[in-house]
Amino acid sequence: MVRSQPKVLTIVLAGGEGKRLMPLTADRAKPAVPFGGIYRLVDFALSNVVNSGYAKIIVLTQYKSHSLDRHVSQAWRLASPLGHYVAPIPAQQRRGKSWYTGSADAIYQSLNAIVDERPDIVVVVGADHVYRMDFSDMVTQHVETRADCTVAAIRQPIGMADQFGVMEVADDGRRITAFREKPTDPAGLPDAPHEVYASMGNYVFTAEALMDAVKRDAEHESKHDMGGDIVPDFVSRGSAYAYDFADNTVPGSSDRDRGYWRDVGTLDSYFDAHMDLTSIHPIFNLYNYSWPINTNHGPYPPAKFVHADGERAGGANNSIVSPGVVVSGGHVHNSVLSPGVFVHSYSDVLDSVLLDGVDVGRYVHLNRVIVDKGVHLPEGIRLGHDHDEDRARGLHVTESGITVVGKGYVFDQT
Ligand code: ADQ
Repeated sequence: MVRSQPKVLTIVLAGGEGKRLMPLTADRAKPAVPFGGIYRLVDFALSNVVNSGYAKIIVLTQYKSHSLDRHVSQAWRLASPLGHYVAPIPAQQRRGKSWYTGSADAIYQSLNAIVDERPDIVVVVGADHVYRMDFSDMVTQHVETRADCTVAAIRQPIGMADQFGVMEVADDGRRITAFREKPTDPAGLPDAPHEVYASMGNYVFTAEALMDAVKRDAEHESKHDMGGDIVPDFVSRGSAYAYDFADNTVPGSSDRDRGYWRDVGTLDSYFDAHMDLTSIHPIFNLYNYSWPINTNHGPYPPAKFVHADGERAGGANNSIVSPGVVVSGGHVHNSVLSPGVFVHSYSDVLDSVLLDGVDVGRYVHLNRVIVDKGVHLPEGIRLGHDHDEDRARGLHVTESGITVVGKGYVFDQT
C-alpha cells in the first residue's frame, strides 16, 4: 500500500555507450558527454530529479564510466543529515561473471540498493536527454491510477518510431494497451496519423512490482531491456499507464520551452541543440533559475576578452562562453566554448562547439566544427571549409557537414 507521501528512490540509467556520438564517446559514456559549455548530459536528468524533490538517487554506470563517476561524485555531493545522496554504482558483477547485459539487468544486479532503501516507489530515468521535467507530477498520477508501471510519453513524428518504444493507449488516454520497442511498421495516432506516442525512457514503478518484474525477467532468455522486456510485461498484465509529458510544467517555464525534450544521440542533433542555445531566444532556456541545472566545472577564473596593440579586437557574439575562456584577438560567432578554451589572435571560430581546454592557434579558421577536449589546433589550420581536406586528415564529417575532431587528435604540422 502506497502512503500519501510515498517514499521514493530514483535510479538513473547511465550505462549507455552512445555509439552514434563517436568519437565523442570514444572514451566516455554518453551521459558524461559535455553539453552546453559547462554541463554533462547526466546533469539534466539529475537536476530534474532533485528539483522534483527526490534526493535519494543511485546512478548505474558501466561503459567507460571513469569520467562519469568522477563528475557525479564532484558535482552531486548531496550528503545531508536527512540521508540524501547521489551514489554512482559501477557494474559490480554481483550476480555472476557478466557485466550488465541490458538496462533491466542493471536494475536486477542492483536490487540490494532497492531492498536497503525500502522505497514505495522507484523512479527510473535515462541520462541521455536535454529537458526539464517535474517527476512529482508523474508520481502523483501513478499513485492515483494505482498503476504498477507508468511510462512518460511524448508525441514524436512517425518517421522516428524505430528509435523509440511506441505505445497505444485505451480511450481514457492513459492505460497502455500495446507497447512495441522500436517498431518499423508503426500505426499513427487516431487524431494525428503522422505522429506516434513514444516512451521517453522515464518510468515510475511501484517498488515491489519492479523488483518482481526484473527477477522474472532474469529467469528467462531476453535482452533484459526496460523498453523491450519490462514495460511490455506490465502492459500484458494490464497495469501500465502512460503519463503525457504535454501535461508537465516546471516553475519558470514558458509556452516556448514547455514540452522541449531533445535526444542529442547523434552528432548532428548534438550540434543542432548547441546552435539552438546560441540563438537570441533559445527554445531551451538555461536561465530558468526556478528549475536550475546543477553542474560542476572546476575552479576556473572568469572569461576574458583581450587584444594586444595592433591586433584586431578579440570578441564573441551570439555565443556561450564558459569560465576560464580567453579570447585574445580572435573572433567567435554563434559558438559554444567550454571552460578553459583559448582563442588566439587572427582566428575565426564560426558555428562551432569547442569542449574543455581546446587551444585555437593563430590564424585558425573554424566553420561548423565540434572539437573534443584538450585538442590543440595549430596556427593556420582551416576546418569545416573543405570537407574533402578534413576527411583526408582522418577527421569525421557528418551527414549534414559537421567536422568532428576527437579527443587526443594531433594535427600533422609538416
Ligand atoms: P534506448 O535509448 O535505445 O531506448 P538504451 O540504449 O537502453 O535504450 O538506453 C536507455 C538508458 O539506459 C540510457 O540512459 C542509457 O545510458 C542507459 N543504459 C543502457 N544500457 C545500460 C546498462 N547496461 N546499464 C545501465 N544503463 C544503461 C530507451 C527505451 C525506449 C525509449 C527511449 C527514449 O528503451 O523505449 O523510447 O529510451 O529515448
